Amino acid sequence: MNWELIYSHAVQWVKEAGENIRLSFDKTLNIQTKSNRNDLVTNIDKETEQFFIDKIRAVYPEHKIMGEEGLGDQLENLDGIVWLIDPIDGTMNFVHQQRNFAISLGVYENGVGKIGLVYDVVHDELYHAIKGHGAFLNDKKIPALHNREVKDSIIALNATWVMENRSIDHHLLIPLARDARGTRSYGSAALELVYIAAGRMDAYISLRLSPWDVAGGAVIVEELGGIVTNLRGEKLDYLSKDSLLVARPGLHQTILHDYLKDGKW
Ligand code: 2AM
Ligand code: CA
Repeated sequence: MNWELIYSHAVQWVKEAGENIRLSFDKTLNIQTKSNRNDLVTNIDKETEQFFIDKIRAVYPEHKIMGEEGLGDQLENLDGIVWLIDPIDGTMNFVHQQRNFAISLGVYENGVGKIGLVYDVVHDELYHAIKGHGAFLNDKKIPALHNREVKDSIIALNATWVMENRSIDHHLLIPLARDARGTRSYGSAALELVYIAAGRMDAYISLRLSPWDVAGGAVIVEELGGIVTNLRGEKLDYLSKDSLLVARPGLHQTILHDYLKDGKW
């Protein structure tokens, strides 16, 4: 498989899609809701996903596509080469803030991440990696990740989850939030993943994400030695929704063992 070629196409298409999104800021958005009134989708989410599908189908008709807006294939497995696409990750931010959103794209072979791209459209920052060839922010190589103690760490988590009981006993998250140097929440899983890759934050916890939210950023984080699992410490299957714990090596083990009771809750 010529991963370099697939990668160069992916970079080209992501940049082009980003330019189209930037141009859309001057136009009126068509905003709709999906599962609830805070689950937003716009015409730009759909147009961007369709843009990728048209490009991929034209050059790689044998590849499969899993996109957030459902315009790609309905997949029951990740056999072969699959593109996992979130045309706009952080749609609420896109609509309300016109920043803090990203295009996220992962290319997987038989369920293994080979290419990861996360494009912060507004800041023109492209985070990218081919498995085994290093990770980059634009042209700059990102250094490998090393352990950091919780007390020296910035941990990304959503404040409402610390207060409410959802899929995890929320009492588990309170000591972690208290012991960390600080907490943050940006509202885009893809960006939160690459912020860990770039060393701007140290761990990220989410209770429920979809494969396309995580697929691109996970390749980048793992290329740098970061660990990506669900909150029970299990690998993700990239076919179903799951929780997420992403962190520097060492710190991931500490959070899982000392705070999340090795998933025994
Ligand atoms: P989205 O903007 O592509 O929907 C916000 O905390 C993060 O969670 C974003 O990455 C957002 O992706 C994702 N997200 C929001 N609602 C979600 C849901 N119901 N299921 C899975 N992921 C969701
Ligand atoms: Ca999205």
